[in-house]
Amino acid sequence: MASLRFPFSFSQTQPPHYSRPLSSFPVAAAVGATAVGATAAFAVLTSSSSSSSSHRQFLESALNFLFSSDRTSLPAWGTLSLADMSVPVVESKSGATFPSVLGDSQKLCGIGLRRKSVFGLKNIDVYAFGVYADDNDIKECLAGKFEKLSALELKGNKEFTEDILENDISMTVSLQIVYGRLSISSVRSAFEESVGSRLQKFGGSDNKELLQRFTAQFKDEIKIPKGSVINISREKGYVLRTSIDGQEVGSIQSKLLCKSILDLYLGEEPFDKQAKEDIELNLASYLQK
Ligand code: DAO
Ligand code: DAO
Repeated sequence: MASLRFPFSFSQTQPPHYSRPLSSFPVAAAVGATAVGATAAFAVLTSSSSSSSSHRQFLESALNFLFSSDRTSLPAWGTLSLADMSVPVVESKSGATFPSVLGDSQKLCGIGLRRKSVFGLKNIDVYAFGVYADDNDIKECLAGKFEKLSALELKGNKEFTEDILENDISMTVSLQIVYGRLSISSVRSAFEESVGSRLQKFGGSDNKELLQRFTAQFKDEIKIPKGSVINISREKGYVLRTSIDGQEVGSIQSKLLCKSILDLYLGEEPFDKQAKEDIELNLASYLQK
């Protein structure tokens, strides 16, 4: 049943649970979102004192959604004003929680899990991630070019994804460490493999120095136990800034590095395919709003 496969639940004290959205997106998500809208509308209606305008907006769109006959124009999960409500979202496989808005302006577009195969024997869950983007930046950079296309047409549109990777749009990938025995040396070698291969793909072979500058930020003494939160942001002017548990560890200005990091989550071989689809659809929906 749709509601079981899409187990959001809203309440004032507990964050909603977000597991993977449905794979056959437009139709199935619309059905799933009906359940979400219903649950959310109920939770908001029954919470006595919350009458902020964002809650009203949310309620309005949930109700419009529920009673609309035109379900095809309904928003994707992330656009059901979750961000407007500032309700945290839980990645259900790991239990990691992500705020729906980061800073003042970056909205959650999708969440996923980074897994790694060890010696081809088993997969370990390394970290859960949430990808955030500034919707105003997206509009400013891309609305002119893509305004004629609907969000569903834009999802999976290679040019759109490429433009998200290339443009000066503020975005953050927030990683929450799930694996309890992560050492800095294994992190470094994983970067060399994942980020290194992208640097090579997009920039040619001469990028060892850039990768070294990036990994040199992560000193041996840094500890990243389970639950640590690492935020990697592309800021204006293609500055890639990294912080661990709110402490800045460094920044590097490089368009190529920004693109290579975002490609891990949005590129042709993403860590989590379902997350990529959600992220694309939500990014696309920000153009329409
Ligand atoms: O040797 O215990 C092990 C397995 C370690 C896998 C490490 C994967 C690291 C992935 C990058 C993490 C970035 C924070
Ligand atoms: O998952 O393979 C991967 C690479 C993730 C790249 C993100 C960089 C985060 C920096 C973490 C520093 C930890 C000391």
